[in-house]
Amino acid sequence: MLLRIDHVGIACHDLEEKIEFYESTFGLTVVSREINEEQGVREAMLHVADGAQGASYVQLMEPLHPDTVVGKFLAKRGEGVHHIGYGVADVAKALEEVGAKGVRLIDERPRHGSMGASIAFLHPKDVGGVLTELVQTARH
Ligand code: V0V
Ligand code: CO
Repeated sequence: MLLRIDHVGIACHDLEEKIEFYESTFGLTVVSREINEEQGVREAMLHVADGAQGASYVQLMEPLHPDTVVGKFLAKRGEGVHHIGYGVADVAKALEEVGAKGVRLIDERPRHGSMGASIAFLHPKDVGGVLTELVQTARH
């Protein structure tokens, strides 16, 4: 079901500062910047590598307001890894399969994600404390 690691989602207070850090320290390149009102984030995707099943990224996220999921995460835990996004071929099918195994779905249906992807989250409490995102990339 999981094709690759699509991205590692990292929560930060200052998006521009963290982009600059990842660019200057690791030589990564920003390939997309978006504001996702539904998810309450301003985010950037930095390309890490290409693989047979597609690319992988670091997703840097800054909350749009304190009262958002990432805003609350920062207040509670501080900056750091927030979620792992795995590439899947069909996010709706993957949700159905994982849900049937008893894992709580945060999203019953796919939502709009970065770079036109369809995304859905699984509850961290049912995935060993890891907030898990399923990502179906947009067709080109
Ligand atoms: C909370 N918990 C986490 C967690 N956030 N555990 C691991 N990783 C995280 N990121 C734990 C927390 O410690 C609590 O455990 C429990 O879950 C309930 O947390 P809470 O602080 O009361 O927070 P909730 O329940 O209000 O919200 C948590 C959930 C929320 C996971 C439900 O973050 C959510 O709906 N996330 C999905 C949407 C999202 O993350 N969007 C931003 C990325 P204890 O203390 O009870 O043991 S958007 C994105 O990635 C995009 C657009 C993209 O990739 O394209
Ligand atoms: Co993500």
